[in-house]
Amino acid sequence: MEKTLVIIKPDGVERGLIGEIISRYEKKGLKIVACKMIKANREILEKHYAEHKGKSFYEDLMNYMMGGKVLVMVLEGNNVIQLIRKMHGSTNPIDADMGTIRGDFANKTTENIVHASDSKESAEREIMIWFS
Ligand code: 3AN
Repeated sequence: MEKTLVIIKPDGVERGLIGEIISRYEKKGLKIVACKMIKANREILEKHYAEHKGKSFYEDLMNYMMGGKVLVMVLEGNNVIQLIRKMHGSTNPIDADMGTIRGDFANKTTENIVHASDSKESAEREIMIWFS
């Protein structure tokens, strides 16, 4: 069964959206197979966001992700990687359809509430980073 890594970011946790977000995954029939709440440190985030190092938004992204607790999960289900990306909506909330998590709850690209792996390779890599 396919697995993906999902993070409810500090703004999602701080705004009390954990229940709302998890209930959407569960109603879609997806299974939470691992879950932990942590304050992420720079070391783990540097690994997670290695592809963005050097980009203009990198430091803002690191500071935002270290600014509060995050809920990190492994979800399992049929085509879960694509499904979750669809449920989250586009990275920029202006482009995210209403009915998606970012479309309904986010208004900034930096603080866009959730993360999900974008491919099988990323999912394997990210699950190893957060749950090894
Ligand atoms: P996604 O989370 O939709 O896969 P990525 O992997 O391109 O998007 O970006 C990772 C995170 O970096 C985003 N969730 C967002 O917080 C931040 N980010 C991406 N692009 C920008 C941008 N142009 N300006 C500010 N922050 C960005």
